Amino acid sequence: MTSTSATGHREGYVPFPNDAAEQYRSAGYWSGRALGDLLRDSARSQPQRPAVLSDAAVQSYADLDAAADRLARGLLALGISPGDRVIVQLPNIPEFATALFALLRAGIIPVLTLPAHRRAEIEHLAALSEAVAYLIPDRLGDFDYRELAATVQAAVPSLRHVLVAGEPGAFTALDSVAADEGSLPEVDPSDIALMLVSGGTTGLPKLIARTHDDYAYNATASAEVCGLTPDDVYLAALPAAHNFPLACPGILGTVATGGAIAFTLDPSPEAAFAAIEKHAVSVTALVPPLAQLWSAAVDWEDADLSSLRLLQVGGARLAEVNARDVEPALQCKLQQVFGMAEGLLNFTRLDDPDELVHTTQGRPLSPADEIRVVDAEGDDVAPGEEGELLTRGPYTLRGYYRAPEHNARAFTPDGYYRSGDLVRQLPSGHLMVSGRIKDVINRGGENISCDELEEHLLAHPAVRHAAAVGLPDASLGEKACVVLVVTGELPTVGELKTFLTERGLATYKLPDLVRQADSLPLTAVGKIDKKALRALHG
Ligand code: OOB
Repeated sequence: MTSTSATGHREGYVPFPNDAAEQYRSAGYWSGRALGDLLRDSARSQPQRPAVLSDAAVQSYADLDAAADRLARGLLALGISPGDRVIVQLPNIPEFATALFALLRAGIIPVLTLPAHRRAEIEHLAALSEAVAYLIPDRLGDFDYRELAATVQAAVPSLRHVLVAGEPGAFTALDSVAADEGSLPEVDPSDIALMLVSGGTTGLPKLIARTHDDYAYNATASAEVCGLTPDDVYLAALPAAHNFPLACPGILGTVATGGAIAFTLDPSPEAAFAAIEKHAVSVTALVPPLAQLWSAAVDWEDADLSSLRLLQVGGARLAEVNARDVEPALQCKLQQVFGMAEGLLNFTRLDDPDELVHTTQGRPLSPADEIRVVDAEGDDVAPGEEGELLTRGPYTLRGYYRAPEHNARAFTPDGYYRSGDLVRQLPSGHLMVSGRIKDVINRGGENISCDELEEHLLAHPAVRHAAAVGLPDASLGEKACVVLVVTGELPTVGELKTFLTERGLATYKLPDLVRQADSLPLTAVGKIDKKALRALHG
């Protein structure tokens, strides 16, 4: 174990201030447990219960626990040290869980990238984190990750190892790494456990270092809000490396509770419904476009979904019309989740009245989450008014990793994270997300909130998906373009204007252009990709 790398990883990390950390510990939010121990505890209390369900086999808690230990020892034996960073780009396969827990137990820091990331993102993240290893699948569909790894390795000199789940080609097979001998380090719970990639829509992705203490709380408190029990089966349908399916409560919350995890590589109704039926899945999480698709698909898919008790939807705003469809279609409880890799999570509660579940994005997870809603000058708005959400708390970062200049803008001097999200807070504490500060169309000096316009468009009977974008215009600066996926005829601009005016929308918010698309471009986790949309339709 080289002590230089064990401390080197802290360079560029912004820790919680001591007084805040003390308070989170003494109030019991931080339990002092390392993430690897969440699995250890469940494996001790219920070794024979299923941990990971797959088509091939059922892996018990004892099996997963032992496999994680073996791989942890093997990774250390390769010369990867505690504190070193490793790029993990594994898809939703059982090896994801083994590799994750192995890295956590070895004190090696996984940098959790998504399968959809490509050279630009991976090279940037590998260089920024000075990663020493890169974990990939052999291939996924048409894409060969070994070719990507060769390119990335040539560009990033710190990358000593490429480990492959599957056929290794010129690299090392992940399953050849496991070792039966060797000791595991003592992991400091206040240390960095893993790094998430920011979902930011501008610029290159940033790294979010999460500690064992803060992330364990994130996962276990989320599990409690969702009423998880050892009888629950969680389906990872969104990419497992994303915060939502990973820890809200996701994989980590399920393991902490002693439930079982199933994975699907394909979140389409056809594949995911089959997984739900086969593994008796009770809980899963989706982004809104998928939730909408699943709600519609019950009409043509005939899988038995009766095991499903809770569908979490988040990542982007779920329009009220779509929220109302979920429960009758899928016959399970809907939970809206408004979260961010940076930390703060909001959930509608299982006993919230329908109205709140359909129209809000939930309220903060923790009593220690501090929320401010501020105007452009940074002053608190009146209760119930719209403003930017600022937050700090026991599981919200105090700064991006190795990004001092950006941090100076993204945080207030007293440590609040500026989310860029526009919200209103109800007296109950529930938040209604009304858009992003930057997701507005500036039409001749008047601001149109894209979210608001999209919500109205979705109420049109022919509109299945809608996205509004600003396109450059010589006289207005920007004009409002709406891109629609429709069933049947595309409404004309005139028809849309009449429809929206009848719904009471102000004239300046009416679209100038309407475009048709077969589908909308999506980001790596499946949210509508506005940047790509502007490029396509601009
Ligand atoms: C989740 O995390 P990220 O980091 O991919 O994206 C965070 C951003 C938020 O700042 C917000 O702009 C948007 O995504 N967002 C929502 C939302 N949930 C996230 N906007 C409206 N309504 C929602 N329900 O997306 C994420 C992380 C953990 C749990 C759930 C989602």
